[in-house]
Order: sequence, then structure tokens, then C-alpha cells
Amino acid sequence: MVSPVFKDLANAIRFLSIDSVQKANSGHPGLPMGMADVATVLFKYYLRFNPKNPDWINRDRFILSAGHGSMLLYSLLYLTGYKSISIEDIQNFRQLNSICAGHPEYEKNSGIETTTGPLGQGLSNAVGMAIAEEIMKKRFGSSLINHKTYVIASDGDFMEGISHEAMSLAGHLKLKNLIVFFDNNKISIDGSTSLAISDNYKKRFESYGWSFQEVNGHNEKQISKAIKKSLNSKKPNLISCKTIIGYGSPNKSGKASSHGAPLGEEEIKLVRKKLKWEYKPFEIPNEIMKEWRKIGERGNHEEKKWNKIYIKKNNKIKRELDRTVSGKLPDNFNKIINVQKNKFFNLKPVVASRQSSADVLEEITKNLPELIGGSADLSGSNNTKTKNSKILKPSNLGGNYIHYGVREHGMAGIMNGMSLHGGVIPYGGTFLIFSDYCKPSLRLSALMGLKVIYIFSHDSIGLGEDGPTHQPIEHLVHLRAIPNLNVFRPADTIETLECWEIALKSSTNPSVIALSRQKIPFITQTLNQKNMCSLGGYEIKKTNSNPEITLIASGSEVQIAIDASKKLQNYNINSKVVSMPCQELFEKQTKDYREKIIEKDSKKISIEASSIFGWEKYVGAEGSSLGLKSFGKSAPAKKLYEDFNLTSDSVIKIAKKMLGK
Ligand SMILES: Cc1ncc(C[n+]2csc(CCOP(=O)(O)OP(=O)(O)O)c2C)c(N)n1
Repeated sequence: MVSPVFKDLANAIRFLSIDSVQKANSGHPGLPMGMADVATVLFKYYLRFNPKNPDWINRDRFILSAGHGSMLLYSLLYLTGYKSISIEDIQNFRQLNSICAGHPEYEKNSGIETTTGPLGQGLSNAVGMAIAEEIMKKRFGSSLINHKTYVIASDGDFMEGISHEAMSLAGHLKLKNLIVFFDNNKISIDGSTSLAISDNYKKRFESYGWSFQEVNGHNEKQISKAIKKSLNSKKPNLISCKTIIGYGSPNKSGKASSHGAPLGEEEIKLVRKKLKWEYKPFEIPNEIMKEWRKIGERGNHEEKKWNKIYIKKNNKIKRELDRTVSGKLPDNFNKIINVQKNKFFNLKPVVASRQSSADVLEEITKNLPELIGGSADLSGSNNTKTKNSKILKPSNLGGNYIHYGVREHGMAGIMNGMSLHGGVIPYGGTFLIFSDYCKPSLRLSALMGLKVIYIFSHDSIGLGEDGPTHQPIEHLVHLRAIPNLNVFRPADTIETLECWEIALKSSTNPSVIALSRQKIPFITQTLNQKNMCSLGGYEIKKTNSNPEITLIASGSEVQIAIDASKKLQNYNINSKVVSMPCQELFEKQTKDYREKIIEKDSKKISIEASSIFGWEKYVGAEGSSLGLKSFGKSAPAKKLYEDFNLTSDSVIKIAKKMLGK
């Protein structure tokens, strides 16, 4: 073979993709065939990456937001020499435990930067990565942090609402290091995109404050020129690449039929003929392979150059960069928590838990520069902003607080991107009711195992007069049903501090901290150096060693349990009160511990101002759950608690009935 030309490199991606989809008998060949040229230009000339050290902190990020085209990404990683993906993995596309899963699944140090598939998510992740890059550049200097974030996004990505939220914020913040390639092939699953959309993309993106260019997505020079221009832009960049889905397929190119099904043996033969590819499935000729590996090698030199700059930095910068990138908390973190715990125990504040969270954050934000807060336009309600918060804005992208605007979904997707970038820990707030608006991204935080902290205030009917549209009912249940997510509902300031401590120390899962709008009493009985919330549930008090009733409650309802326990003594009923701030952590305790805490042989009552769904696992068939079975109502909180029988008197009535007294 004569030395390979550009099209040979791109065709290597095309054939790895169509052959693996064919072998798996499922997958999406259309996108890799259509975008192979754009990806080849990007990787060949521009992308700074090192297959030998995929997680190098100053690498350019490459996000395949249109995750259904996963074979494009796997082909690129294999061809450029990432250890994470071998030819066997490619041949095992979509098979059990293969890294080449149906849609890209984030894995540390693999080159797969994020999990995509749900359209629009990757775009929002990329915005988060571009924000994190700017923050770290301000902290550590532009000689250490100066990378780009590139994205491939499809029609579907831009139809999704989250793309509006994330791109609008990116335009507002002038994230100039963000470069998005739009696979503008005008085809989606149902057929032509004209069935469903007639947006003027140029006007749309320009109105967000983005720069817009359009190129022929199969023309190497045009693509390259557009990228070059983007490198010096003062705005985020969208390059609309006019492409043909299924490029090279005589009968299926330009048609929805190439989107999401194998092309078929006969058609693949025709593609081989048309693109003059004489090689067997999964065979990449040496010359082409060598050329791709050379492209991969380039990043190794880039990283070596970067290392020389890093070495010359002073120890303090190096230590801080290493610490934050590795996700380690400062050495004095435990001390900060303990000092706060003592202080709160002495003060015994009677405040809303959202205020407790503010008090906790006041101290933590002083000491954790990597903590990047924000809220979806509810800063004053979520109490996420502290005296140490500096607003991140176009003129100062080094801030530590983001006004996300009323963009909950965007906020969650962006926080995922920030966490994936590394070096920062995102937390963001909204009302618990609007966790619904965060949900698709929140689920991905959990699926990817990211340290993202969701602050959801106004966590029950206790928010009062705003009424049923704002009162969460089923939300805790929804959230508790998500695997690998800790859902905390602290009962006072000490518990709030402990929940924050756990969330900040959890490096393989996100956390939700649900907080009350209304004031709640201080319930911690003894000062414990141990983090009691880390047990998930623990004893608050019991009136003798053999309680007949165990009252299990969370958050603002723990006080109802304590009151009821006191009153039950008047009826000669001994009881125990358990605070259950985190069911997920309780489930992780030993059987002995769990049975001891919920007093296996006692009758059990749960109290939580939320759907009672799920509490039966603790109260058992003979137990009872106080909660809500309907939507809330608009009224002052106290009236609502009475109206929904969430009172100590109701508890007593039920307890007496249970015991036949
Ligand atoms: C949130 C979400 N909704 C629906 C889908 C299912 N789906 C996968 S690809 C796609 C649209 C395909 O059109 P386009 O984005 O233009 O991709 P192309 O056909 O050009 O590859 C849809 C609806 C999805 N992956 N994510």
C-alpha cells in the first residue's frame, strides 16, 4: 500500500464500526460513517491527548454526546493506541462486560470521558468541563491548565431541552474553549428532521452568544479551517458539519435506515467496493495502523512538554493541583468538621435544616477552594451561597459560585461534567420538587459514580403555603430507588454537618441532601465524635431497655417521634426513637446492627412527611407508616401536619391500637 491518505484513516473508523455493528447484530453504523472525516481531522491535527496516560489533567476533552455512535469513539481509542480498547474488545462490541458497551460508559483512565446515550447529556457535561477548565486555569495558571473541550453532537442532542439550558449558559459565560461539532445530517430515527424541527440553527446559536460556522463535514480542509478559526474565538464555538449519515453505503446513506441497525452483509460488500476497502472485517493494514498510532504518539510528547512546566512550579501549587485532581480533601478537613460539631452542639441551634446547611457551608467553603457551589435561581432559598462565594461570571471565570439560572437539568448535567473534569467538587441547589427536572442527569451522576452534591431544600409539605405544586411527595422514593445514590434527610444541624461530611468524602457516588424550609428543633442528645449518620440510622433515645414500640423517622419528623415517645410514657408504653437520615447507608450495616436498631421484636411506626412507599421494609407487615398518600395542600405548615395526621397524637393513637391498650 502507498502511504495512507486522509480517507484511508477515516475509512478505518468506518469499517471497524460497520463490521462490529454487523457482528453484534445491533448498533448504530450511520453516525460513525458520517462523522469519521470530522473525527479524523480533529484527532489528526488538533486534539491533545495521550493514550499512554488517558487521564492527564491538561488533555483536551473529547465528548461523543451522540452516544449511539459509540463505535466512532471505540474505533478512535483503539486506533490511536489506548490500552483500554483492544481489537478483541471491538469484536465484542455490545457483549457482556465488554468495555465497548452499546453506549459509551465512563471509565476512569480509559479515554471514555463520560457516559452518553441519553441525548443532550454529553453537551451539558462538556459545558461543565469547560467551566472546570476555566476555574482551574484561574487557580493554577494558564501554563498548567489550558485545554479545549470538543464535542460531537447530533440533531437529537439539539432537540433536547437540556441543550438549550447548557448552551445558553455557555454562551453567557463566554466559554471560548468549547468547540461543538454538529453532525448536521438532517436525519433522525423517524426520518427527515424536517418532520419535527425547522429551527434556524445559525440564529439560534448566535443568539446564545456562540460563534457559528458551517462546513462540508466530508471536506478535510474546510473542517480543519473551521477548527483553526475556533481556536482563537472569544465565544463558544459551534461548527455545523453538513454530513451524510451512513456515508459510503450505496443504498442506505442519507437515510434513517443507516441510523440504528446493521447494514447487512450484502450492503457492507457494496460499501467496501465503493470506498475501495479491500480488507477483511477488523483488519487494519499496517500502514494505516502506523499512521493512527503516530497520531496517538503526538500526545505523549505534549505531555512531556507539560511535565517540564509542571516540575518548575512551586511545591504549593504542585501539591494543591495533585490533591484536588486526585480528589483528596485537605489534611485539616476532619479537624474542621470536629470543631464545627463541638460548636453546634454547644449552640444547639433551632433552625431550618437549610439554614444548618448554610452554617456548615460557611466554614467549609472557607477551607475547600475546589468546592464550586451554585443554585438554579434559588440561592437565597437553598442557602447555597455563603460569604465566601465569589460569583463565576464572564469577567471572572475563577469564581466558586455559579448562578445557573432557572436551568435545573442543565445544572445537573453541568455538575456531572465538572466532576468528570476533576479538580473541582460541584454542589448545586434547587427545591426537592424540582429534582424531577434534574433527574436524567442525576441518574447519570449515580451511574458514573460521580462526586456531585445535590442540595434539595423545601423537602416536604413543611414548606407550607406554596402548595401541592411545590410540595414533594414521591420524590424521596424516586431518589431512593436510584442505585448508587445516597439520599440524606438530616434532622438537625449536627446531622446536617455529618451528611455534608459523608457527601464530601464519598468519591464513588453522588449525594442528595434534602433540607427543610421550616425551623426544626435540635435533637442530638449526646456529642458523638463518630459520624452517626454514616450508620444510616441510629438510636436517638429509648425509654427502657425493652421498648414495645420503635419510632423511626427522618428529618423534620424526628421531633414528632421524640414528642410521641415522651407522651407514650404517660400510657406506660416504652418506646425507642430512631433517626434514619440515610436508608442507603443503613442498608449497608450488618444484620445485627439493623435488627438491634429497629428492635426486631418491637412494633414499628415510621414517620416521614412523604410518600410512605418503601417504609414497609422497616416497619414490617404489622407496622404502620405515617406519611402522605395524596398530594399536599396550600396552607401554613403546622396546619398541614395536623391535616395529614403527622402529629405525636396520631402516633400515640396508632401505638395504643397496635398494642391493644
Ligand atoms: C433522551 C433520548 N431520547 C431518545 C433517544 C433515542 N434515540 C437515539 S438516537 C435518536 C435520534 C437520532 O437522530 P440523530 O440525533 O440525528 O442521530 P443520527 O440519526 O444522525 O445518528 C433517538 C431518538 C435517546 N438516545 N435519548
